[in-house]
Amino acid sequence: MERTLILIKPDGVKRSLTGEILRRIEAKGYTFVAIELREASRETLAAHYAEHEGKPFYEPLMEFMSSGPVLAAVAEGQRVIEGFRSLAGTTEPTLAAPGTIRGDLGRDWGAKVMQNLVHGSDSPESAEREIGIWFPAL
Ligand code: IDP
Ligand code: MG
Repeated sequence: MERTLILIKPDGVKRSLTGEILRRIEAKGYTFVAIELREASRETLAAHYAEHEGKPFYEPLMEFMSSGPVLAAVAEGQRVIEGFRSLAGTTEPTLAAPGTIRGDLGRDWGAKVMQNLVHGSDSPESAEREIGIWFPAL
């Protein structure tokens, strides 16, 4: 069975949307293997976002992700990697389709980095790598 790494970013935790977001994932029929609320260390975030190092939004992204607790989770299900990306919607929350997490609950707040509520692994290789970073015991 496929697994993916999901993060509810600090904006989602601050806005008390963790329940609503987890509800959508469960309602879709995926199951949770692990869920933990935690403050991400700089090392964890640097490993997680290594592919974005050097991009203009990298430092704002690291700051944003350090601005409060994140809820890290591993969800499991048939094609959950693609399935969660579809539930989440496209990266830019203003343009994400209604019906998606980002489309229904997110928008542009004028920040230097897109505050788009959630992260989801984008491929089986990313999922394996990211689950290893956040939940090394799994
Ligand atoms: P994804 O989260 O949809 O996979 P990525 O391209 O992997 O999108 O980017 C990681 C995160 O960095 C995004 O979720 C968003 O928070 C932020 N981000 C990506 N591109 C931009 C940008 O052009 N400006 C500001 N923030 C961005
Ligand atoms: Mg990504």
